[in-house]
Amino acid sequence: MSKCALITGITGQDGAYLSQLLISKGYRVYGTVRHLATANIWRLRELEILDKTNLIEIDLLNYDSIYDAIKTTNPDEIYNLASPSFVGTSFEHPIYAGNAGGLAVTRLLAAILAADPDIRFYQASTSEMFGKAQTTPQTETTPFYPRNPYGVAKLYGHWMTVNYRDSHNLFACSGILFNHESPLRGRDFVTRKISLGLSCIKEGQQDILRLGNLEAQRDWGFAGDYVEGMWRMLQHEIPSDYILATGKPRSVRDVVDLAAGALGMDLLWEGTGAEMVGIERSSGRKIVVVDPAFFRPIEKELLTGVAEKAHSVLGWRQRMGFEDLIAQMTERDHDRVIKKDLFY
Ligand code: GDR
Repeated sequence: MSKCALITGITGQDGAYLSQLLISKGYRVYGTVRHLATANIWRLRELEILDKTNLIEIDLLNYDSIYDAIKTTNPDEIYNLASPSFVGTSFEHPIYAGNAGGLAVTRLLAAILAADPDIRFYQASTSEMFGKAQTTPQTETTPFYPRNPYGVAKLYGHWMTVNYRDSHNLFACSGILFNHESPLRGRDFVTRKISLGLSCIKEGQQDILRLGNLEAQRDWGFAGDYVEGMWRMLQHEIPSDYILATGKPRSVRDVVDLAAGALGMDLLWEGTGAEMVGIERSSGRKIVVVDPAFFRPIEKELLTGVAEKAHSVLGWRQRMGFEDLIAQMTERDHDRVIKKDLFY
């Protein structure tokens, strides 16, 4: 009999790619949304899987709603990908970040225990839990020190996942994922802001791209590769926690250079720090500027992960490299801008 998965946050980037993967493996896929009428389904449409998924309403702030959804769908596996994911805004909404990103994990775990303790559970944890990293690069045993409300909430969810595994013997895994991007990324995240912004500039629909800290570095991989790691965690005989990362940090400026290159634009950088500007060499136009509005209250230390455990235990591999990732994102956005595709 085919397996059944319940994915919270199915309409997000990872939810869409994970659904695609599970459908290709013959799973029945249920996905939760807050309101069916207003669900943001463009990613499921873009991957052509909307009619192969079953969307149901769920309120992750309400235990009964979660319990009922589990009883109704009777899944073999639950992937908890729902959470406010934009780090910048968690400073403005710390209570919601804690409730939806942290306490919701406990509601899910408690509901699994009550409804069917054989369900396997994946928790979407994050490199943001390392925050002010105590050592670099980070492994599964590096001490945590989150630096924003989002990371603090996620750390609570991570430890509850570990706790339900230890205390109640649930098959619960926490995936500590470093940044992962794709053409389905939300527009506020910096890679997508750059690929879309430069595409708009190329087509004369925008004059300037305003960014925060150009020297900030991240460990960026491809979301499509990372969802396969999530699935592999739940297929292993023993539940555990795993880092998924590339191990190669790159700067925001690297992303800009690669995206510009993919559009045939050559950038010349002038100035330093907050005064830095990117000038298009052929036209002499200033197209990239630094805007302090996009700086973070606290920018964390260099985060880069060691995915050795996922490589050796799960056989997981990252397939798409950084250059191809940014080129693919930029080409897709350029195409969307040219076609005036409104669903991005
Ligand atoms: P991040 O992703 O906070 O790492 O969290 P984001 O793309 O927002 O920022 C990456 C880095 O770019 C710098 N930056 C800017 N960021 C944004 N958004 N906009 C800008 O204009 C800009 N300029 C520079 C940031 O300061 C930062 O250093 C992502 C999310 O997916 C989380 O949910 C997830 O947990 C982590 O990755 C791993």
